[in-house]
Amino acid sequence: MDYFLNEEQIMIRDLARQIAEERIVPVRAYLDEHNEYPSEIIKVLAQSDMFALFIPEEYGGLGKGCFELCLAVEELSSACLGVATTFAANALGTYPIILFGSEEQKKKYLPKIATGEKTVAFGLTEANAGSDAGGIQTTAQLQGNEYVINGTKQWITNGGEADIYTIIAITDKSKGARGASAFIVEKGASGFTFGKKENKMGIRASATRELIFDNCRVPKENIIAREGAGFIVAMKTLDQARIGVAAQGVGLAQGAFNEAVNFARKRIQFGHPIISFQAVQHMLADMAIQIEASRALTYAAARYLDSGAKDVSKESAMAKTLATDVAMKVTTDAVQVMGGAGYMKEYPVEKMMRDAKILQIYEGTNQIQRNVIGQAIIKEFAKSKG
Ligand code: COS
Repeated sequence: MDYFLNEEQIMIRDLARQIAEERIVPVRAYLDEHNEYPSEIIKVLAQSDMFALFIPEEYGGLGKGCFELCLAVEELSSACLGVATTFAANALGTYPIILFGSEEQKKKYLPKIATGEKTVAFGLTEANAGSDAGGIQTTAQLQGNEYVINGTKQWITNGGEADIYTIIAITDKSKGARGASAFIVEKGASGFTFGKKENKMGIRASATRELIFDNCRVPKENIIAREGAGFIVAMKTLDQARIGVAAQGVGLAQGAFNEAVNFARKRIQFGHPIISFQAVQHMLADMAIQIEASRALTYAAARYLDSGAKDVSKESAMAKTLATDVAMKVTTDAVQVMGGAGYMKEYPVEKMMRDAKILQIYEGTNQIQRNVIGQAIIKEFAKSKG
């Protein structure tokens, strides 16, 4: 399918593809097995200006849109979702500053994020607040010129590795979700520590840790937007970032599909390559249809956002749901096409199948995405039918 990429977009895609093939593929199994954070690859991505892609030009970035970021994320995901998650979570953590930060905050943080000198994480989830994001219990209280933060964030991608954290905490308990506020907390702030590194089923190259705030003090200028805006900051951030998760799904599915096709061309059974059998061809055909449909919807959602659309929650939830359900299905089918070989660690598809599962869970489960889509449908029809 031709998506009419311009020259610059082709360059971004090809550069990400080259990094994926030359730097990520050779080490992905090692990183997975050793649960190791991809520090060297992060340096390569920084040197290649990948972190600058989504940062506005006036703050040292390349000023590209969600679409260009998706092209890069897709290529990285086709090689290793753990590395792609590390990269994409950096954008997730930065969006609150880009979308809602003050001029001072943007000037202070974005240029260093653009060069990759500083990396970022986003902290919303807590032990008792996953899907029910409004139920967070971490608090931030203004005392003099500082906010004092108390509470624990759980399962935070890039936790412990990142330098900058955008987190959501309650500043007014009586107001529920409307009493939440967003803050920037830097690594090294007093009272800010990390829990142990989680041992995960997949995306094991990415680091996941708790963020522990014990009377953590941050200057009052570190609030993003204003008191009470935290829930909206988080929701608008997720609306945008979920399109990137869709791109992760597309890339991962494509990576697994490529492995399955290459294997099926070479594997001989009953005297013929198994790709000559209709049963295998039909599986591959279904995989190809689903991947292309996911890519088309993901690109459309990204371009819709980049066109200046104000509300993309339905479109991003649709793209995230389709592409990540497809990634789970396609990676599972890739293992099936490859049979016993697919189940072995010598081939990358068993890792891809393990990696795929998180896509249906993080940045809002696919059940929550369907809630978001359902609510949007109700609103649209209420508007149009009066
Ligand atoms: N954009 C702007 N505002 C939004 C919004 C969005 N995408 N989603 C919700 N809001 C607003 C609502 O309009 C509502 O505002 P009012 O209080 O002014 O009416 C407020 O936020 C609360 O929304 P809602 O009543 O829908 O919240 P619920 O408590 O029912 O929670 C959420 C539903 C949105 C939290 C849930 O659908 C969700 O997305 N959960 C997943 C969270 C997530 O992705 N976690 C992963 C963390 S990062 S890996």
